[in-house]
Amino acid sequence: MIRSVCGYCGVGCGIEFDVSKLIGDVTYPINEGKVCSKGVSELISIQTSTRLLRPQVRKNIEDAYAISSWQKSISLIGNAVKNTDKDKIGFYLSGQLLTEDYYIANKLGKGFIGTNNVDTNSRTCMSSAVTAYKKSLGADFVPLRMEDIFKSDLLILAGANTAEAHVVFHNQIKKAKKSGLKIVVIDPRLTDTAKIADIYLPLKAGSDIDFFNLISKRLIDEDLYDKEFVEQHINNFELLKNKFKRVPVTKMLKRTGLSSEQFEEFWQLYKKSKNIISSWTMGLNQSSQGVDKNLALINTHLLSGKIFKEGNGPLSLTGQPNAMGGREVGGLSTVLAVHLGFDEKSIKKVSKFWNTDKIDTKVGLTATQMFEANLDLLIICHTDPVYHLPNRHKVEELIKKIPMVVEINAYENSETSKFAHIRLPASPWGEKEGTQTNLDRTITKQMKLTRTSIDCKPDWEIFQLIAQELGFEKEFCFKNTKEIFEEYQQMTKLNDYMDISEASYDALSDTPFIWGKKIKNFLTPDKKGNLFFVENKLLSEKVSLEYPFVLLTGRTRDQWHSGTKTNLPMTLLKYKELNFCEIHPKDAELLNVKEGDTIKVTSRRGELLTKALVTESIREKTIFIPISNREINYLTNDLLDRESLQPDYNHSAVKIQKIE
Ligand SMILES: Nc1nc2c(c(=O)[nH]1)N[C@H]1C(S)=C(S)[C@@H](COP(=O)(O)OP(=O)(O)OC[C@H]3O[C@@H](n4cnc5c(=O)[nH]c(N)nc54)[C@H](O)[C@@H]3O)O[C@H]1N2
Ligand SMILES: Nc1nc2c(c(=O)[nH]1)N[C@H]1C(S)=C(S)[C@@H](COP(=O)(O)OP(=O)(O)OC[C@H]3O[C@@H](n4cnc5c(=O)[nH]c(N)nc54)[C@H](O)[C@@H]3O)O[C@H]1N2
Ligand code: SF4
Ligand SMILES: [Mo]
Repeated sequence: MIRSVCGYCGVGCGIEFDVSKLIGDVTYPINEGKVCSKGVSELISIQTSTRLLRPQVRKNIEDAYAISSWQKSISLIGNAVKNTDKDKIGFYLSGQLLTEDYYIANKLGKGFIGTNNVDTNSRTCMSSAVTAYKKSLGADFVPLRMEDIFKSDLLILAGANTAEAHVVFHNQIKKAKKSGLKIVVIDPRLTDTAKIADIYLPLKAGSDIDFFNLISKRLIDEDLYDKEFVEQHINNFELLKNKFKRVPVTKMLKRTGLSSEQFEEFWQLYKKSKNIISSWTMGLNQSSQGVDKNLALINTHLLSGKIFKEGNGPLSLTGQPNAMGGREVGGLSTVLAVHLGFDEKSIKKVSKFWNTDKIDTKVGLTATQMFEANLDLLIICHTDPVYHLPNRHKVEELIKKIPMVVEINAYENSETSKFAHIRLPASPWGEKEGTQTNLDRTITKQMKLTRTSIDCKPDWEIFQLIAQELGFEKEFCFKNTKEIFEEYQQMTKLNDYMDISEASYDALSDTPFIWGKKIKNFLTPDKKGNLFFVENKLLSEKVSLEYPFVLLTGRTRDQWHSGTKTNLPMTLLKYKELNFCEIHPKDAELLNVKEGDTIKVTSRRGELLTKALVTESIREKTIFIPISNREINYLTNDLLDRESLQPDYNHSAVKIQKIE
């Protein structure tokens, strides 16, 4: 029996592999033996015929790929690096990479090639939360753990559909509910998560800042904030208090689309709850005001003092299995390594640790910026930006201009592969080993369960081959993931609060390591939390007479994003219909659309065909299309949050036509 961990979502369930089948690990505290349909079918995805098994190369994207050798492919990449300016090189990584993969790619890019253009798809996912945590708490630090729900009285889920996106955590929520936890769900859709709520608030998309500001205002006005805590531990209270004197309460409530009765019912529950956790995911992060939405939510915890105490706090639910590990290593272009930035002192520390003088002082390009920067070489690993970035027609035009696109993928049917020149076959989950950090700082180890397919290599090894080709043999001579993890452990000592040197690589699959367990205070220089006054500036794309609907996009339980690992012929039969668009019966009636009708959804940027699913679960004038529809981003707008540069995927204006 081998103990490993699921490689899909940020919950990070323990899994046991026995002879040839996978089951949940009953001794693992997070999932207590439970796994969802994705976790249990990890092995099926390794066996699909769409695996990428050989390096492939072509000169032009119109040509067919020809099978190549590792040596030839790596030498082509090495030459491209040598023959271009370092600022013209980009690495596009993924929150699904293991910590060791991330470490090698980051060390190579930022440390030795000398470009900080190393970013990750976490930009599209968690960067609003990262920025807000840093601003308010002083570091990208999740100040509580999932198990806290068992010590809490109220869980607020805002823009998070745990029933489909964090399935096993959702089971735990249901269990906690049985012992008294109250649940409030805030979402424009009556999701499966909303169905278990004590109070469901069908808020209008994009109005979360108004909602959380209303809470903060009431805490202050009714003298319910924690005075002692605020006085001792919080900055900017007077400023916030003064600003809140003048906010237009009625207008704010109106913007949320909620009635005052709905808000009052919620407020009564909120007021009497001693311990409160607020959780959020893409409904807040993916917005042109994603950071401000996060700050508005965190403000409520700073005011009420419900933070750094059991059963309390702002719990961001990270999506990907190792988005946290990536953030810790330094996978975002706005971070150098181990949560250190590009200030002189940090660069000095990191340069000394890596023994390099190549680190650039300027912040790197972010995910979307890399496409706009006329790069000469873009290396994309474990993610599919042509599929996942907003305004896809524009992305396709931009990627076509990059002379060399390298894609490292374990499967051959990504959308990005249509635009790559070189593709390199990676070993997927089950064929490799390494560590990941789940959404609440638990470091675990994925184990190798089966032999590596011929010609596939773990992602870290591919980056190491490129490093060696460039002459950095001495700095990149790791024999296995254990050696990489141990170097990374030493590096975490450069940043006091991040030190994970106590963890033992060998023990990790039996005993997960939780970092930052002792942190019970703010990590700002003055050790105080920061309040920020934020307002709903209505920056998302506006609906109009021509485009009257707001398009929401999101997950379905059994599919993983583009579906290379889950949308497989052998598993399809069991799963629900994927080609659907939720629309309210009143809107459907006006358009003469019936359940199952083919409809064309058009935005200012593109269109797609799908089938109507007529349901009262969605607000009027709002529609929902799942992201497993690979064409989704032809529709979405490319507005970004100005600080986090995370896209506003959730709020595009669209129109609908029935196709006869
Ligand atoms: N099955 C499955 N699970 C996954 C994934 C997957 O692909 N498949 N992906 C993983 C990843 S990477 C991520 S990031 C997470 C995402 O996890 P979630 O964010 O929980 O998943 P989404 O379906 O994107 O849900 C976002 C919810 O926000 C709501 N929403 C949209 N706009 C607003 C708004 O303005 N305000 C509020 N309050 N709500 C709004 C939507 O209706 C939707 O229900 O899931 C992870 N888990
Ligand atoms: N409209 C809209 N767009 C969105 C979102 C949304 O909610 N709405 N969500 C955004 C978010 S939160 C996210 S996280 C992104 C996700 O978007 P992506 O990261 O593009 O989605 P995936 O399908 O998970 O892509 C992972 C890729 O890695 C490959 N792969 C699998 N295993 C391995 C391996 O071991 N090694 C390597 N090298 N490759 C491997 C898979 O085949 C797949 O091509 O989408 C973003 N885009
Ligand atoms: S809940 Fe997440 S980590 Fe757990 S089995 Fe499902 S996909 Fe895997
Ligand atoms: Mo994500």
